Amino acid sequence: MSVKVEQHSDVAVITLDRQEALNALSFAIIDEIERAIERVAGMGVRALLVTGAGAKAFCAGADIKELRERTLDAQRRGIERGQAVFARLDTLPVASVALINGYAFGGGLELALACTFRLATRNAKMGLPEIKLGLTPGYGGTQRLPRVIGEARALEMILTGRTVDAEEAQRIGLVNRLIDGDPLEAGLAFAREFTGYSLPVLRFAREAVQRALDVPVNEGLKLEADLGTLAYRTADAEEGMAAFSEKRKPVFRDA
Ligand code: CO8
Repeated sequence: MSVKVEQHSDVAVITLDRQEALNALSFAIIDEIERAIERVAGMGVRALLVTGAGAKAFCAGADIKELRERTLDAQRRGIERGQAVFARLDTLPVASVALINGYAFGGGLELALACTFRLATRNAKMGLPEIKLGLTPGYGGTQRLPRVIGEARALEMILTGRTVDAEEAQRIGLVNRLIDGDPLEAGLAFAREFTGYSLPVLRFAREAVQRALDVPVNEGLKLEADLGTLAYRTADAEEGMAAFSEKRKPVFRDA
């Protein structure tokens, strides 16, 4: 198995482990990632971390050796399959955090972009270098990168294929934070910043923000009103506001 699933208290960790190819995404690994995400969906955890084994790479992208001499139909199906597997992260009940611990290129960066958050080690290097292979990004990069860093910067990264280092990635908003020390520990500490809140309410907030760039502002505001009303109806909202008034810590029950 090249994709491992572990649990660290209430946080699941998916690790791509194909170090001899810098954790590159063979089609078999895409299948394994899908199974891993489905497993996580049923684990009852409160967050998901996604990372790469070893100190060198998060993931060097699609397996270039597998991509050659395919029919156009096979290529299109492969693209759609990868897109669908990564998009499953959007509908997971919990937020996901990519721990970019080295190279994240092509499909590897696209996997990180499909996660809710991205943290990177200081030696991380990121890019969408498909153009250098005569290709374009196919696992969501052309759609998610502009949403994360804006159109002009996304076009620059995609048309030049250039590599962005960790500090630049943080400056342009490609990663949320840089990691010093052990990536897993940093990821678990980051997850703890939100795992104590109400899961249904976290989900409402995540859904409202995810849709923000997909719909016209009026529709987005309606969605915010709908989800905001649903959040208000939860017992956790009642508890949160009561705890504030009573000057105590709230005890959320995901209800
Ligand atoms: N695919 C297959 N094998 C890879 C890949 C990859 N993407 N990346 C690295 N490897 C292999 C190398 O071939 C090498 O294996 P071997 O020892 O057998 O030759 C081993 O991993 C180690 O790699 P390097 O020796 O190259 O390590 P370096 O430290 O010198 O370089 C780099 C590291 C800079 C990351 C370099 O390996 C590299 O440039 N890799 C390719 C990065 C890239 O172009 N990624 C984009 C791929 S295309 C893509 O992701 C499209 C997504 C949508 C596809 C849709 C499909 C249907």
